[in-house]
Amino acid sequence: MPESRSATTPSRPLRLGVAGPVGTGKSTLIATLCRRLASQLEMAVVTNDIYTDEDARLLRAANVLPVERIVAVETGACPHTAIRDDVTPNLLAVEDLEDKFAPLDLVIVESGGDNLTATFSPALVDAQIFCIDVAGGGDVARKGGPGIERADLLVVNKTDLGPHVGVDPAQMVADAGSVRGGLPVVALSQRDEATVDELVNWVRQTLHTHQSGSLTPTDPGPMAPHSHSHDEHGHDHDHSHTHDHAH
Ligand SMILES: Nc1nc2c(ncn2[C@@H]2O[C@H](COP(=O)(O)OP(=O)(O)O)[C@@H](O)[C@H]2O)c(=O)[nH]1
Ligand SMILES: [Mg+2]
Repeated sequence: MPESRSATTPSRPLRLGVAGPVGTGKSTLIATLCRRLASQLEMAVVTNDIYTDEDARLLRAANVLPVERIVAVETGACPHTAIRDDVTPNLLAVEDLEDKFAPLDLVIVESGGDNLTATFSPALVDAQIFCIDVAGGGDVARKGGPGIERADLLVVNKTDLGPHVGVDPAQMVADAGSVRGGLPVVALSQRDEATVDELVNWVRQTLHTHQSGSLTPTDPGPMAPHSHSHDEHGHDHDHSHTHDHAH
């Protein structure tokens, strides 16, 4: 294990996780954050994919950060394992970037997001965004799960698509609010700059809280009880992805 600096040392950058199912817009959201913040903050990004570096390549192509500040961790296993159970490769990647480009203000970690219940361990990130989208269905927010209920910020993304997929984004946000007990929700669309402002403001505020030493990383909790990696006796199982969210 690498010797990790304390998760509460405020002198190091804020480590921000972005999780959520494939296609909900995580890489796009990260590119937008880089575009909006990289002129004021020193930033770097770590992406997680199982066998490819596609997310990293997408972000490099977006030309929002110097390419060497975007690194891919090829997990070789389910990304949900790499962001929660065995975070070592990710921690190494984050710490390497922090050393190479010191002093950084913000390191964003994207999870490969194979699963609706994958969340980051607080050993890896200080705060986390969970991202769902209206195209995934209006009932997703209401059904809950650890990320939806307890991530530091829930993004209900692609609200511009609402009319096209028969989903009312406002209702989805209201449903999310009711399972989150007051934790923040941002309705986001890349086509609506005001919603991007809201996202950017949340990140700035979270960074400020971190820098003042008063951010306490919280754990949204593990995956659903039928977790793929261990049964209740701690035995390893083959991974399968027949389940997509908590029961
Ligand atoms: N209509 C719409 N499409 C979006 C928005 N954000 C992202 N997308 C599209 O959603 C698709 C998946 O985005 P991506 O960021 O790769 O998702 P990821 O798999 O979660 O990283 C891409 O085609 C994006 O252009 C949005 O706000 N509105
Ligand atoms: Mg992506």
